[in-house]
Amino acid sequence: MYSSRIENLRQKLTDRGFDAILVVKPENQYYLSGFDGEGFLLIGEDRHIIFTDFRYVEEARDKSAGAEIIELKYKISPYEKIAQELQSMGAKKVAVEGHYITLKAYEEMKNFFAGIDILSAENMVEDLRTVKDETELNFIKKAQSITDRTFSHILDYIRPGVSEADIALEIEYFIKRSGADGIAFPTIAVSGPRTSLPHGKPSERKLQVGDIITLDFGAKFNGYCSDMTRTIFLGEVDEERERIYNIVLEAQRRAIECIKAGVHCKEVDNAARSFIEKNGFGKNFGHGLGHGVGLEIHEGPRLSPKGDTSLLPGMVVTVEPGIYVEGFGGVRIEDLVIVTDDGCIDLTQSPKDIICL
Ligand SMILES: [Mn+2]
Repeated sequence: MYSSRIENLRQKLTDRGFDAILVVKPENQYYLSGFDGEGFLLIGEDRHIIFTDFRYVEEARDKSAGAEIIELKYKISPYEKIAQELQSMGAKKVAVEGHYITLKAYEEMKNFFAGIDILSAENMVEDLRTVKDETELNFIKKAQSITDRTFSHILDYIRPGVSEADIALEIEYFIKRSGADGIAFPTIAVSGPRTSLPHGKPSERKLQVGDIITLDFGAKFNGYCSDMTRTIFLGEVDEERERIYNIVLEAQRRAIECIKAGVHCKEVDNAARSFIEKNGFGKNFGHGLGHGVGLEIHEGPRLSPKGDTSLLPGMVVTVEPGIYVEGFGGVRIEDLVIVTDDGCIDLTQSPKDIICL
C-alpha cells in the first residue's frame, strides 16, 4: 500500500524534474509511510528515509516497513543530516512543501543544502490524497458510522435546560467511547439565534422550547475523519424556519444528485447555490458547498465557486449548504459522500426529515 503511494509520488517527481521530496507535513508523512511521530520523510529516486529522534525511533522501526530510519540527535540540525543523505543520493533538485514549511525552516535548509536547488511543490502529496483507496474508504465509513450513532444518541440527550457546551461534551465523550481515535474537529453545537453563526463555538446558553439547534461534528478512525451536520428543533418549528429548512434540504438534494465523476466542482456548488439564490437567500449562503475529507477534516477538492478541478471516482466530499440569518437563526445540513463513476454513495445515514424533539 505505502509502496504504491510512494511510486505514484515518484512518478510526479520525475514528471516535474525533481530528484527528491522532503515531506514535513504530518498527514503526508503518515499517508506515505504509516509513520505518525514527529520527523521528516525524504523520498528519493530509490530510497526513502524517515528522520526522527529518540522519542519516536522505536515506533518508526515498527510502523514503517520499507523505510530506512535515521535517528536525529538534538545537537545537530535535522537539515544537516538530511543534507548528507541528499548529497549521497546525488540529488540536485529537492521539492519541499512550500505551502506548509516555515520561513525559518527554509532559511535553515538553504544554509545546509549546498549545491542543491530547493523548489516549492505545493500540494503534491495532498493531490494524491484526494482519491481514496479501499482501505481509506473503509476507515472513513467506520468514522461516519460512529458519527451517525452519536447523532441518534444525542437526540435522546437533548432537552430544555441543557447547554450547548453540555451537548458538545456529550457528543465528544460518546465518539471516544465508541472506538474512535477522537473527534475530527471541535464540535459545533449552537442553538436559538446563535445558529446564524456557521462555526459558532458551544456556549453556556441553555436550550429552551422553540429553539433551532445546529450540530456539526465528526469522528476520527485510524487517522481518517468524518463530518456531518444536522439541524433540529426543540418543540415546534414555525413556518419561516421550516421554509428555510426545506430550501436547504432541497439545495443539498440537487447537489448530491449532480455529483459524479467528471463533473466540475463549481458545477456541484452551483447546483445548490443557484437554488438558494432563486429562493432569495443567496447572500445568506456565504461559504462553499463542501470540501474533501480524509486524514484532514478540510482537504481537496473544494466544492465552491472557486473550485478548480473535476471530480474523480474515490474522492470523498461533504455537501453542506446552509442559510444563516443574523438575529433569526440558521440551518445547515451536511452529508459525506464517495464519488463514483455514475453518481455517489451517501455515507451519512442519519435522517434529514424535520426532527422536532
Ligand atoms: Mn464540513
